[in-house]
Amino acid sequence: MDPDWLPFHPSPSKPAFRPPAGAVDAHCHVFGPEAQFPFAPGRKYTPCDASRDQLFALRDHLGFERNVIVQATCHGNDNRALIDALTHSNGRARGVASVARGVSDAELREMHAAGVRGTRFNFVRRLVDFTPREVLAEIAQRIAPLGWHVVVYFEAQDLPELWDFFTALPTTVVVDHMGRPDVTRPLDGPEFALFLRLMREHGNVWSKVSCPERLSKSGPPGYDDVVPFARRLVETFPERVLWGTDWPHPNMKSHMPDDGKLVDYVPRIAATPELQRKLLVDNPMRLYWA
Ligand code: 0GY
Repeated sequence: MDPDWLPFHPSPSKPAFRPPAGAVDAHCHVFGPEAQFPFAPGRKYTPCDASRDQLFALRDHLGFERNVIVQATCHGNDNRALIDALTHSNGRARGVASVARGVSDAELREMHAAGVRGTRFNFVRRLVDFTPREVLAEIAQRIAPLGWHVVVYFEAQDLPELWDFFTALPTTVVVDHMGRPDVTRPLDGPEFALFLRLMREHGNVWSKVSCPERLSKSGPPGYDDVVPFARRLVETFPERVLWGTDWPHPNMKSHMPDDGKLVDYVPRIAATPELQRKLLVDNPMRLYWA
């Protein structure tokens, strides 16, 4: 593991907020274990091991029933650790894989059978090398007939340049972490307005309202500066938002969040039981288990 790597919290607190029955942690990862599932040669970071059994124990501890496991960039396009986790979840996990242009139909069908329902396109430069848009567009065409969606991860300042590509995608498009807004800028300023416009004008675009710990400048425990941004999305687009812990929190450098406290953030961004049920149960179930 990298010398400055922060391992996940060893003993997260029990959240005060009790998630509704059937709640889904819709953004989390597994790392390795490296001895069994080596990290990709071209990776940009080397994390600690974070196994499926540790993930499932956390799920139970936090009061969740299901996980959506997102392929992390440290595993590149080698989805074996992800598939292993899905096939050992008793149907309680779905996945988002990373696939290359050359993926075969048989491989896609196998992944689908294991529980994969999406592929991830990453535009964050510190995490991945550039992939030409036409390659990604071709992959999107390949996965669309399976009913999969595309998860996109990018920084807010890159949205103008990515807009045409995103809005031409033929699938549901799920944006990671609210498109990473700079939360020191005004909630009603032009940057976040552009993201709201993307969702308003394109009914196939969803957003994860996860990762306050990554976006916050005010920091834990409350991540108060991120709350208004997430709340705005949850209240404006209650049917198209998802939430996840982001365990085991890759590349956190400032601090390692207590996952129990992250769960306690949910009622601050989804204030009513109805909004909480949509965010944690109805929306992820529709997208991943329907
Ligand atoms: C996240 C965020 C990050 C990393 C990855 O796949 C990844 O490596 O997603 C990050 O470093 O911001 O969603 O987990």
